[in-house]
This record gives sequence, structure tokens and C-alpha cells, in this order.
Amino acid sequence: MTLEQELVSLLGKPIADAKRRELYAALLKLVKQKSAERPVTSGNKKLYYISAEFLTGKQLGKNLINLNLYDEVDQLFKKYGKSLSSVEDVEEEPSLGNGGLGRLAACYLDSAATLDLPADGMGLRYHFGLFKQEFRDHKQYEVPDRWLSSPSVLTKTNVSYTVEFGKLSVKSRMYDMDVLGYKTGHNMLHLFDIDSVDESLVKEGIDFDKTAIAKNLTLFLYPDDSDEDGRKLRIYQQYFMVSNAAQYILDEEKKAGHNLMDLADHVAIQINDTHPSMVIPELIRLLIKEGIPFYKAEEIVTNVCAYTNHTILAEALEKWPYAYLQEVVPQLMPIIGGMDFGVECAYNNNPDLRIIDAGNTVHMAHIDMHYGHSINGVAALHTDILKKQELRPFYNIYPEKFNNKTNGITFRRFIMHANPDLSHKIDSLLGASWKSNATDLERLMQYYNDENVLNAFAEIKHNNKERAAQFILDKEGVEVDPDSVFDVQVKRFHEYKRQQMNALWVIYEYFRIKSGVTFPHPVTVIFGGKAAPAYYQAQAVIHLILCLQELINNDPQVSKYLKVVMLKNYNVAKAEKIIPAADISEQISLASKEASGTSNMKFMLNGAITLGTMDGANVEIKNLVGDGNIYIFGRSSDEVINLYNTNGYHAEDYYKYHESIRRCIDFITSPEMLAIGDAKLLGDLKDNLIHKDWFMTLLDLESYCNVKETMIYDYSDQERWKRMSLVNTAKAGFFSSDRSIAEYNRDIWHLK
Ligand code: 26V
Repeated sequence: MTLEQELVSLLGKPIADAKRRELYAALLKLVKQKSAERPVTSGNKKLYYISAEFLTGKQLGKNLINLNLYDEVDQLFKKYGKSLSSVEDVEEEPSLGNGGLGRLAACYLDSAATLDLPADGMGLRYHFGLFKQEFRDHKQYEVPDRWLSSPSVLTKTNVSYTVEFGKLSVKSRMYDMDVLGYKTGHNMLHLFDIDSVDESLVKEGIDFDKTAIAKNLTLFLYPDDSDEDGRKLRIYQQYFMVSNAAQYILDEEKKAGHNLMDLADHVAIQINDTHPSMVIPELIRLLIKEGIPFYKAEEIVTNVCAYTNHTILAEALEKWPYAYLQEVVPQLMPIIGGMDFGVECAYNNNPDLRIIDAGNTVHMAHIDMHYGHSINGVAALHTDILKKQELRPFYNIYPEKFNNKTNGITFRRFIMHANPDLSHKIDSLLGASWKSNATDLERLMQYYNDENVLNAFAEIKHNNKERAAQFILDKEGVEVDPDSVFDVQVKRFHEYKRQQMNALWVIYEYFRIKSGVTFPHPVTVIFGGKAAPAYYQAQAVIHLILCLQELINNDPQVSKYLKVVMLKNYNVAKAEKIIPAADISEQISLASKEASGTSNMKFMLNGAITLGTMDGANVEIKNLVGDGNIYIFGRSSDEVINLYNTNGYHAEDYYKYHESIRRCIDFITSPEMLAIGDAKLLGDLKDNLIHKDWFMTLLDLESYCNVKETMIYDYSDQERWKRMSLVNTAKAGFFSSDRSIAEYNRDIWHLK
């Protein structure tokens, strides 16, 4: 049967007569059929990647690419006047993640499948993913995002386990999502749920009764944990996830006829941040139930489990009061107590190493570091900082456990799907090998002086900008000029990522334009990202940006040269639309604070030039592209760490002694701004910048403005800019998640 015949038979009508939803449903069925035909990847040893988040993005386009069917379906649809990309829009995006950590997990599943490694993801089937972001009165509002729909990318299985908590027990249900590798490989993402979830608990906004566990266990991704019930619910979710995972893994081992004493020969578990850390005591508990002695169970589980750290921010390192764990998972407490006793005996002179500290708080990362065999950071600088600073006491006792695995991104989604024109152009120049062997992109360097190629790349960028401009007009109602410089910062809102610094540059530039100084090219500053509901400062920065958008875009004198756009509800689909259109990639975190960043890699791959600090993977980008193809500013991580240690940074001084900084900050509460925004929110933001500024915005502001100015002037030298852009794409191969996964396998998992 031809593809057309298959589709027509699934549709029950000719393609030309089908509506978008019907086409979507038929393609979903087609993908499921083709998946079923592809053998599931197997081997002597299997990885289980346990993660509270998998930010998978829409599945249809990616699956068609990985089945090598995308172009064929696209052509076929065109023949009948249909658009595949508008059919893809029908799919609800599964928003089962907050940001980088969840998206990384999804990229890693794609790469593990592509490399033909047996590797399943394990997580939770939240009914509501991360909230949907809306704007009203120039502020963020959070509304529930019910992503589950019919037909679904998930398949309900009959796998079910009993999970016991202190006060109740629940029956789980496993749902599966096929994970197809590029051309080869087929693994599964297993998401656990309970049948008794009651979606009607969601009343006002994203609030709900957090105590009715049997009804709300998997209702929401990461419910607000600022109150006691919320924090306990998080422990319930985490234990539910790992208990199911552990039961499933041991079941599979028994089915395969393996002796549980040999578990580490057949199973590797990667613990994605500390959310799944309870899998360690849970597995030990289950092995003991199988008759294996405690000390032996500990040894087996240590050889199985490996831990990835994704942040040095102290507030993000999970610690739970002993009493909470005692209430929710009493059966784990003797195990955790025993593990802590082991630590006490071995290292009794060092309180920093204890799992249960003197204040009866349980440190989840300490469980992973003592009772796992590998500890990795996510970029070279991040791993160095972990060794030297944050996790130093652990590095001192376990130097051999520490290793770096610089993050990566899947090229199937972030260039092949997101930027098909560039992808096809590269194919025509290099052949298709780069899609499976990403460093082949380096061969683009032979076109460094080839005007035709440079112009073709520039034309593709321009077309992407035109499409993005149309999208911005449709979705945000803002008209932007595709000939302006697209300066893009898209990521979660957090003070350490310093969107506020970019906003202060906007104010600085507003003054310059008002005084008659302008760039040869207009600039469009594009922001996107969500702030945690209870994170007041981040909400205030969003408010500032939305007020600036209103003020500047409606000022005829300024808006000719400068526009501000805040994309609402930034998600994977929007990333795929905006990143291929970017000229400037804003990666301006305070050095030492961004563990890696992954959007920096996505921008680079799509030919944007980084404007960044020496932080996270920016350091590695700079090493790859060379100083002439990146714009670096700001203090180094050593300088920043020293300022923290010596209490050497005082925002007030920058405000007092730097007239230009003071002017920008004062503008936040100027009459123009107060006519638009909320005086309390803007006032608090201003006060914070002057008196606290924990993430040192003012420290780097001047150097940021200077370097950004140079960069924007350099945009006029298009011959140079086009070359910089080519170099960035050519050198991006290192950041393929295929490389990251090959390294995890080589150093940690040893699957094949
Ligand atoms: C979590 C929380 C939760 C409580 C309040 C404050 C807070 C702040 C940060 C976080 C981050 C959790 C971990 C995370 O998502 N890390 C990100 O992981 C990415 C993938 O490795 C990496 O590229 C980003 O740099 C890193 O921030």
C-alpha cells in the first residue's frame, strides 16, 4: 500500500475531504501502527531515566521525522491543498515540565532511542501540566492547562501496582508513549497515574484542595510548594513515581529470569535531579523483602543508581522535614535511618555529609551522593563549581564519582523540524550524514568565504523572521519589522537569569532614542517565559516588560527604532517558531548560576549569535566558536563567587555613583510607567534592585550595555555577521544530545 492509500483507509475518505482534526487523528493512528511495526529496542542491560518532568513537546511532527515520513506526508498534503504544519497545531502540547530540566529529559529519550540503547523514561501522568500563562493588566495570570485529549499520544496499559503510603494506599495505572529514534530505535516513556483523580477539584485559577490525596495525586505538575500541604503532596507524588518505577523494574527483571543479586548487570537508573531520589531507599526496601540482606541491597542499588545535579541554587536543593517523610512514607524511614547511620559511622566527624541533619531535615541529594555511583553536573563550569564549592565535602570523599556531562539538544526537533529550510539547505551542501553524526556540521566551514552559501543562509533567516513576525502579529497583536535585529531572551523568569537587566537596557535605549541617537537598524527585543506563581520578584519583572511593551510600542518616536514583545505562554511549540528567527541569543545569567542552559545551544544551531556571560555552557560555546563569533560581557564566576563570599557587592553604590544606572532604575517608577503599571509592584521591583539585587544585575549592567551596543552596530556589517552565523551553526554539533547520551553510556550506564 502507498502512504496515500494507508491514510485514506485510516480516514475513510479522500484526503482532500478531510478536516484538520480528522487528518490529525489519522496520522496519529498511522504513527502508532508504524511504531508497533518497529521492534522495541532490547539488550542485556537497560536504562531507566526517572524524572518528575518530561517536557516532550508535540509528538506528531517529531514522530513523522523519526519515521522518515515527514517530507512525504508534507508533499502529499500539499497535493491536496492541506498543510501538515496546521494539522500539527491541532495537537495539545503535553506541558509536563517547567523548563530546561524537563526538556532535557525529552531530548535524552530521543537520543537514547536513536542510538539504539534500551532506555525507558519513567514519570507521572499529570492531568494538568504547567499552568497556561495569560496576561491581564500587564500581569501574568495562571490558568489550568488540561492537556489530555482524545485521541491521545498515550496508550493506557493494564500494568497496575499498589502503592502504600502511611495513611492510605492507591492503585496505579501505567500509560505509555512510544519513543521512536531517528530512523531506528523504539523505547517507551511510562507515565503513572491513578484512576481516582478528580479534575473537578480545580476551582479558581490553579488552586485546589491539596489534602485529598486519592483525588489529587497526579492532578498537577509541581503544585505550589509554599505551604505545608503542597510540600507533602510533592512527597506523595515523588514516592508514587519511584515506587511504581521500582516495582516495574523488578518485575521486568524477574520476567527476564535475572537474579536480583545481579541487578546492576542488567539495570541502570539515572536520577534526574533529586525528585526521584527516594527510588534508592525504595529499591533497597524491596530487595530486602526479596531476602537480600541490607548491606548487600545497599551495594547493589549503589551500583545501579546515578545522579544528575541541575542547579547550584540552594533553594532548589530538596530537603524534607523528617516528620513529613515519616507521615507519608513511614516504611522508608528505617531504611533512610540505616543509610544515615552508615554515613555517621564512616564519616562521623563531618556533619555536612549527613543524610539526616541535626535539625531532623532529610537531604535528598545526600542520599544520591552516598548511595549512587555517579554524580554529574551538566556543563564543564557547573561540574567544576560543584567540585570546588557546592558539593566539595562530597568531592573530597568520592572524587571518582564526579563527572561532567555537558547537556545537549535533539537536532531532530530543534533544526530539522523547527527550521526545515536550513536543514534542507545543509543537506544539499553536505548530504544527510550530519543528522546522525552532528559534528559533520563542521564541514560547513568550507563555505566560510562562499557568498552564495552565506546569502542562502541569510535568506533563510530572513524568511524565518518574516514568518515569526506574522506569528507575533497574529498571537500578540504587535507589528514587528522583519528587517529589524531580532534580539531574543526566552526562558523561565528568574532573577538569576536577569531578564531585568535586558529590560534596563531597553530603558537605556529608550533614552538614547529620545535624545536623537539611533542604531542603523531597528531592534526588536523579544521575551518569553513563565514565572512561578508565588515568585513575586519574577512576576514583577514580567510586569515591567509588559509595561515597557505598552509604552514603547505606542510611542511613535521610539517605536520606529525599538519594539518590545513579550510572547505569552512560551512553550516548546513557540520555541520552535521563535528560535530559528533570532539574530541575538540572550544568555545573560549571573556567572556561576546557570548550570548549563540549553536554549543557548538551540539558538547557536540556528545561526543566532550569543550575547552572554561566562556561565554554564556559554563557556563551551565560546571555546568552540572562538572569541570573534560570540559577544561576552560581565564578571567571571570566580569574581562573582568571591563577591558572595566577601559580601563585596552593594547595589546601592552602583545606584548612587552611576548616573546612567540611576536614571534607568528611576524610570521604573516614572510618571510614564505609573500611568500604565502597578505602583506597588514597580516600586517593589525598583527597591529590590537598589537595596538587594541578590543576583547582581547592576554589577554587569554597564558592561552589558556596552557590549550589546557594539553587537548591534556590528549587525550592519552583514558580511561579517553572516560568517559569524555560519560558524555558529557549523560548530554546534558538539551540543547534539546524541553526543551527551553516548557519553552517559560510555562513562555511567555501559548498556552496549
Ligand atoms: C528549581 C527551583 C525550585 C524551587 C524554587 C527555586 C528554584 C530554582 C531553580 C530550580 C531549577 C531546578 C533544576 C533545573 O531545572 N535546572 C536547569 O536544568 C537545565 C538542564 O540541565 C539546565 O540547562 C539549566 O541551566 C538549569 O537551570
